[in-house]
Amino acid sequence: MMKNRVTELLKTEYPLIQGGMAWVAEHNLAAAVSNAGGLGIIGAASAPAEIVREEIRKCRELTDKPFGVNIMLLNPNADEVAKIVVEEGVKVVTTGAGNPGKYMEAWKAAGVAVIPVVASTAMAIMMERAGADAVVAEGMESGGHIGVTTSFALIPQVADAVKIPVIAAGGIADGRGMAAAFLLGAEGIQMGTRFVAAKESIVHAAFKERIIKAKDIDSVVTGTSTGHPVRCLKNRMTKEYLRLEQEGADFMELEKLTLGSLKKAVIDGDVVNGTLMAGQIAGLIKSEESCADIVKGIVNDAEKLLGTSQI
Ligand code: TUI
Repeated sequence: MMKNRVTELLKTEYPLIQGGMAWVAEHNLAAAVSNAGGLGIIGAASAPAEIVREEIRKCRELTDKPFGVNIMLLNPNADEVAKIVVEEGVKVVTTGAGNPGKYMEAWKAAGVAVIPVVASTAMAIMMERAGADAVVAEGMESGGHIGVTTSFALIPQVADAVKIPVIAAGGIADGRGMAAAFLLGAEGIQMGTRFVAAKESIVHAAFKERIIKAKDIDSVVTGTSTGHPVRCLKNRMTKEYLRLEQEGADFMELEKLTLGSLKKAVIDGDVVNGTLMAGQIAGLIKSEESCADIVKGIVNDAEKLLGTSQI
């Protein structure tokens, strides 16, 4: 059941990917998602390349299932990480926050499945032409760095614009969301926020509690003025950030407020000054569950809603 072009590409049981979240998507979470039948992802984020190599090796000790690596293209180490995934025999790469065109040839030659995360039809078409095997179409409901289009509008437009499979992301945290994404033309889903609050997630308990207690309107977008819009849960940091932005503060002044602030939230549990990256769907998440329960629950519910013949 649930076999389609995405499971064929990823060599997973289910067409469900975990987002490559900075600080959050480390080897324990990635292995747990892969062991649950999805595709776990190690988020290289801004980590030094050799740390990414270690994370890949640690993940391999915890699972014999496939997993992937996400390369965040604003990372100054991206070139080096791009080589390491090939050296370590990683079979799936997702990319975020930019255009991975320059790496495509080397990855394809090494048999890596390349899945860029895109926030527009133009980027999806460009990636298909460059040889991408699938795209993740990510709506602005997502946490972290986002585009401007909602999932409801983006997914069907990307699905019509390209022939390669589309994996939907942004605002999905249950079986209804997965089923809806499939009806909009997606053949897989990527989830981030739900996995931030998972049992196997190393995220500090105070951050998980903010997600579990979050309401629908509890996120804001900072950084629109700097060209790096980031969705996160409201706190003292976002209040101060948005105030400074409104006053026309320059990039450096705003940077001071967020330097190291994601680590503060994820590792130290500083929910006051940290950046609590999370999607709008946080309000739907009510408890901390294991990745196995999350994945099986979502897939079962989606199958019931869609009727197994559709997937
Ligand atoms: O990349 C993400 N989400 C992220 S990356 C991140 S780390 C970060 N922290 C602070 C500021 C900036 C980054 C936290 N969350 N999602 C995938 C994604 N990719 N969303 C939007 C895009 C995107 C944006 C522009 C993809 C391509 C793109 O193209 C730009 C171009 O080169 O034309």
